[in-house]
Amino acid sequence: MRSRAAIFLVTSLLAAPLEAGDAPPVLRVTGTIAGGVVEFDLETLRDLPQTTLETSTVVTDGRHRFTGFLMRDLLHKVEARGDTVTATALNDYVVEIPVSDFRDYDVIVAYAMDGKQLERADKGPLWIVYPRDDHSELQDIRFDYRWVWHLSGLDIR
Ligand SMILES: Nc1nc2c(c(=O)[nH]1)N[C@H]1C(S)=C(S)[C@@H](COP(=O)(O)O)O[C@H]1N2
Ligand SMILES: [Mo]
Repeated sequence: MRSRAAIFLVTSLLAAPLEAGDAPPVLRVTGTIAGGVVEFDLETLRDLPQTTLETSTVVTDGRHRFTGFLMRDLLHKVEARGDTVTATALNDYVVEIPVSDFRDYDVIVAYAMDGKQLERADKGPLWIVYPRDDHSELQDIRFDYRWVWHLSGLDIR
């Protein structure tokens, strides 16, 4: 954990990213965006219009109420241009997501579940959540892959 933090700090310094906030960054956005690199802390992400979404998931029992922001609002904020978002996670999970998902569906990046902040132990601090219960086509393994928990990076191309 310590060496990962150190490596992160070094790469941060080398890339000299724009810092959106003073608290520790939780999400690094790169690619074809304004400024090239933006790091967000949780406080800054909470300033995005808040959205809630109630849905079941493939990894929890029953329905839960997720709170976060719309992925398309974040992409708009960083002036993203491109068709594909590569999402990475703290556990080195990587998946490509077509940007069209975020136009077609109210996909959120959640930081709370049932009113409680998502901790690392429960898929946090950030989790991509699809409105699965509202669209039968989303109840598919192709979309399950895109529910990135421990989300830490988005690269738009
Ligand atoms: N960070 C992270 N997110 C992830 C994964 C993962 O390994 N790490 N697995 C994906 C896959 S393949 C699926 S089906 C769903 C549920 O994964 P789980 O059954 O391993 O919890 O989460 C997706 N999100
Ligand atoms: Mo999976």
